Amino acid sequence: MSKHSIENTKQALEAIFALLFVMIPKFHDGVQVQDFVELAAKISSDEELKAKLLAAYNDIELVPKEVGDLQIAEIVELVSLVIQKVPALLEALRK
Ligand SMILES: [Ca+2]
Repeated sequence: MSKHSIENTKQALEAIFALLFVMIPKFHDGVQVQDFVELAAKISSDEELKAKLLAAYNDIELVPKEVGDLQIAEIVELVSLVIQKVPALLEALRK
């Protein structure tokens, strides 16, 4: 059995994808300072996104322990989490 769960790793991945989905559309016309101003505004006005980012940030030091202790079943779980995000990510990149 694994000593550590992968909850914090999953939380970190969810936060990274949440950020990507906000940022990708803003970067389509190039990366401008305005994009980061809008990103900061979006984070401060979106409670769900803010909670996701804060939770990931607060527990980020637990991620290396979890990753260092990954079991096959956990790897499968993480990979499937990422795969689930791919269609939406490709859609965002295409727009
Ligand atoms: Ca832009």
